Amino acid sequence: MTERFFSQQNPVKYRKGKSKSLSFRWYDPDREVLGKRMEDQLRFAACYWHSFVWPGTDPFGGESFMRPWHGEGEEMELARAKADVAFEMFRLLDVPFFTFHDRDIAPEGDTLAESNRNVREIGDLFAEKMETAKVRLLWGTANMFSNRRFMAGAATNPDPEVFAYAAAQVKNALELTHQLGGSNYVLWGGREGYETLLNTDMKRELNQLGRFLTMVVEHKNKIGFKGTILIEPKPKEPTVHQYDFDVGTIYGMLKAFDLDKHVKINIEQNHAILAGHTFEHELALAAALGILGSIDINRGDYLLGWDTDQFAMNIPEMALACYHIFRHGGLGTGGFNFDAKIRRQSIDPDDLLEAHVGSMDACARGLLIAEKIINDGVLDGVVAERYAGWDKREGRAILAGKRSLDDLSKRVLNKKIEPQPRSGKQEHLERLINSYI
Ligand code: XLS
Ligand code: NI
Ligand code: NI
Repeated sequence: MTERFFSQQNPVKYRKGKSKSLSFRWYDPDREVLGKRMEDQLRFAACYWHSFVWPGTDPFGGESFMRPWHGEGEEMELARAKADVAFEMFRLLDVPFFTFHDRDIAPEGDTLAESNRNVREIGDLFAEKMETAKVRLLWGTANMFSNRRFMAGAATNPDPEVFAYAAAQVKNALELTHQLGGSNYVLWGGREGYETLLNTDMKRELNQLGRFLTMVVEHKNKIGFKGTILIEPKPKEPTVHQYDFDVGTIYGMLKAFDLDKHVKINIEQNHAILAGHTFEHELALAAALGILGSIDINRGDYLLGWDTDQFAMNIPEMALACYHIFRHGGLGTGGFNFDAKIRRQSIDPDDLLEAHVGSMDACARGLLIAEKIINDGVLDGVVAERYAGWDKREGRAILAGKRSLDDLSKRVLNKKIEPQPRSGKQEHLERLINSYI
């Protein structure tokens, strides 16, 4: 492929005020926000799969994008052509990171050995490109859900040979992630769940999953990979029930397998919604539990009940998400990964740029709003006042285990304590937050 894929030639830049050309209005990489450059706070990543692998299919129709690398040709040649366009997009967006699955970047061979070779060959091409490119690897992962061998799960498969195959695949993907200097490694258990309980031994499957995760952590330590291992929750789809349902469920699992100090969570907006939560709920819970690792930024459609993975464009939503992410210091090794796809009708190559630029701007604007809310301490004061009793002598003694039911009963009865209800001030706070947006 010698022709240009995108019509844009130079990296998209931040431009103050309105501009007719494609530019960032809010995302200003060098601007300092909450003590760091904006680029270093948000740590944007573009993903390989939705932008370069998905051809625009949906359950009712086939390919709509007709990408050149999806046409006829020698498979590895096409994979290299795809990599050229991917790195061109990373350059044009000036994103600091990218993400991929092993199967996104190279064709699957007849044997795992051949598949692994293909993956490593493209991995070497990435390494070469990364010598001169700005982009770094936010995370790598293995696709253990597309091939039919994984239809009954990978780690949770009833057949230990499938477990072994998945382990061999993860070893290769983790080692490539390490070679490319990845900041994290992600596990998303696409088919780690069940279709029907009639054929499922749940206890076994959960134990298998725990063993698999432990093996990944052991191998990470063995090869000296310093990045973070992340699990990405999703409640269902393609399974009826996925074991990595949501943040709370994963936390319980990590505790049960003694992994809570070794694994963090990659939260996806759309998956939170599918679990019946808000994105903020999942962020706040992970932060409270100390396991907030990274985010897959996208959005669902509130009228469609599936993972539509649209580009996040809703500024008030982003502001509150950023509030929860940044009030305690941000994401560490994580980042904002655009696990997002353009719509099936967005068939122009430049639609990919428009989508990323628009969403990077929405995130940046959300961050700037969150910065003000955090710096003004708008919510902190009200929340602190609401819980003030717990910081006094009696509240502290209760939590420190120095009071029994007997003690509390005596005190309440003797002193004739009658707690007085107080306003939760919800509308007051909603009004205040709106004044920042
Ligand atoms: C699918 C997931 C997937 C993970 C990576 O719904 O979001 O894309 O992020 O395997
Ligand atoms: Ni995701
Ligand atoms: Ni998803």
